Amino acid sequence: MVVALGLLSQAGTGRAQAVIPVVDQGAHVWASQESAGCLLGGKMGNRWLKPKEMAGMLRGGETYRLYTMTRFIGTARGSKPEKGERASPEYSVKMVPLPAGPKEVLAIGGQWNALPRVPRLLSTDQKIYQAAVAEVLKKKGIKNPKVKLKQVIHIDLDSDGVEEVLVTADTYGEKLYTHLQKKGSYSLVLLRKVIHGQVENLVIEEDYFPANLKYGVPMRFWVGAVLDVDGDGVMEIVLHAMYYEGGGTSVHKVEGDKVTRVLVAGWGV
Ligand SMILES: [Ca+2]
Ligand SMILES: [Ca+2]
Repeated sequence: MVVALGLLSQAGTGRAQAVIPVVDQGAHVWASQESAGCLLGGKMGNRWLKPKEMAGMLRGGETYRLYTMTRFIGTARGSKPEKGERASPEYSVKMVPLPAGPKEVLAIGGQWNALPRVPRLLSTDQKIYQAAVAEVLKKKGIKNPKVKLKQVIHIDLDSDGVEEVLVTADTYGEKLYTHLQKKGSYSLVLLRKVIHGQVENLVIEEDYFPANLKYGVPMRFWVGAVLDVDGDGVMEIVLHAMYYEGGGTSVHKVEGDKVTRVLVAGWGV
């Protein structure tokens, strides 16, 4: 996955205008070419932009900084966004050079360090988080929930010295076909955060099968990266989603007990 944040220089002024195109270039993106990533949108000033608006501002040749979950891996140049066809993303951007190896990469065009604090990937065998997920599932009407944690990530999003925790839980099968999922299956991503001295569990994305079914087909969510996408010092959460014939990526901003999806794009049938 590549989330791309660009700094477009304004001709003649020598000053950079902060623009944040976000491109997902993960192995799960459906695009006509392997090197094409999904433009998620961007940010200009205080305003988050949808893919179409962002695409109109990119001429190609912008420099992006590429990140995995835990590392800065180098820079690349992005192409002018191309309008996608059929199941491809609405707009795709190609990165040159394309990083080999990591399956999930985020490209940020800004010149700041988008990884000011590095997420710690911890063991999923922890009762405290299993209990937290079980509590959420019970509230959703899943009796005797089977808790299967996939990710436990510690990261201080807002640099206040207290770590936040991201927990991903998922019981969907490897193939996300509707008829292979069992009743009570689910996928969800929780943010555990201390708010006014209390630990709160905030659900960022969720999908349940077959009760409370949202999309009609199972949708798997997971954390792809945690990065300061817009350079304000506070880290955003990048989530991936996948269903049996498509997927998407979204960026979420956290303020107090509020989680807001600020960018999103998808692809598929
Ligand atoms: Ca914190
Ligand atoms: Ca930020």
